[in-house]
Amino acid sequence: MKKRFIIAIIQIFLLTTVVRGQQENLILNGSLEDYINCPLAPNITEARFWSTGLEGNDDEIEYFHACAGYVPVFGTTWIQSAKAGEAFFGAGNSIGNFDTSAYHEREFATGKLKECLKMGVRYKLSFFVNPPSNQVSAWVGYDCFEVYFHSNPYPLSSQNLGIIRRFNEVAPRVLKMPVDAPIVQRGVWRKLELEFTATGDECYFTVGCFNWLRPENIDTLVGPGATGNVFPAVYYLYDDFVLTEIPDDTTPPPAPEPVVPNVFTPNGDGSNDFWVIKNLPPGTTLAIYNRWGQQVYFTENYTNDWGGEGLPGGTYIAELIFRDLPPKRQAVYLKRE
Ligand SMILES: [Ca+2]
Repeated sequence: MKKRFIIAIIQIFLLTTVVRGQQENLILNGSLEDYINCPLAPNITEARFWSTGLEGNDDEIEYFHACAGYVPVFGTTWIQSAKAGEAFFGAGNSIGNFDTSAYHEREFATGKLKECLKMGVRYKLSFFVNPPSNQVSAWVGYDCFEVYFHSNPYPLSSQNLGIIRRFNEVAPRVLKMPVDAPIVQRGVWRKLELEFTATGDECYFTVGCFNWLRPENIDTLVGPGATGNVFPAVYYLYDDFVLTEIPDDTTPPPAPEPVVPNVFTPNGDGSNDFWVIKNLPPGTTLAIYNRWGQQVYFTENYTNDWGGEGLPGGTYIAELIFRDLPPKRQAVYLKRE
């Protein structure tokens, strides 16, 4: 019995390990490696399954791949390693009042899921961000890394204040990646990760900062080494998006062991008149033999209703064959007086 128990524990452990190891990434081209054309002019539309989150603004997000030698942006030269593989994308946002700022950039990247998420199921999302290792003079970091899951490829129609309002409307469904402080350390990929429960209509997701109407919700920090006038904008590289289903660990509790009594008293007094097995599993076969080995009772689905009908008092042998437990053979004393 002990050995069986230990083997069962090992089997459960192996099974759990295998299941956990097999969780597939539900984000198509999550590491941005797969491209349609080598992005000589950086453009997210060259990354398979990716697009800008703003319809009609397909040139807003830069896409970098080693095949093009990581074409730099903003006229600067910087060398940047991908977090995973050889490709990543970069997206910027301007900070400050949208109406008065000279920098109206609102950049969002939209990715596609391999399959729409299942309602009520828990998922884990992670990706990496990184201020480029050699940016233009003075940049600001922020903590606003958000993800909006949606059912259609373009959640946003154009880049204007109306869009920001629409973002605000969908804001309750936007997930904010937990970040302890604005990210300003350049050249170091930071992993962002959260778990959430799907509502069931998530087939695409859009990454960006949706919080511009509520700047009090955004923490900013001027990056180290910034010189001159601080450019009121942020720019981050993104890579290695992984979305996996979280395995349901709630395995059903083991069924309680059947308790097989060795005596019963079918004398018609209404007490203990039937041979009752506590925790009797359904579909249990019962055979009763007398002392000479003759079968005196048999059923393929015992329901605790054997009362020893027509049999004299004495000792009998009960043979129980369970569906999922080892068979059991034991003596049962039928007491008549
Ligand atoms: Ca990559």
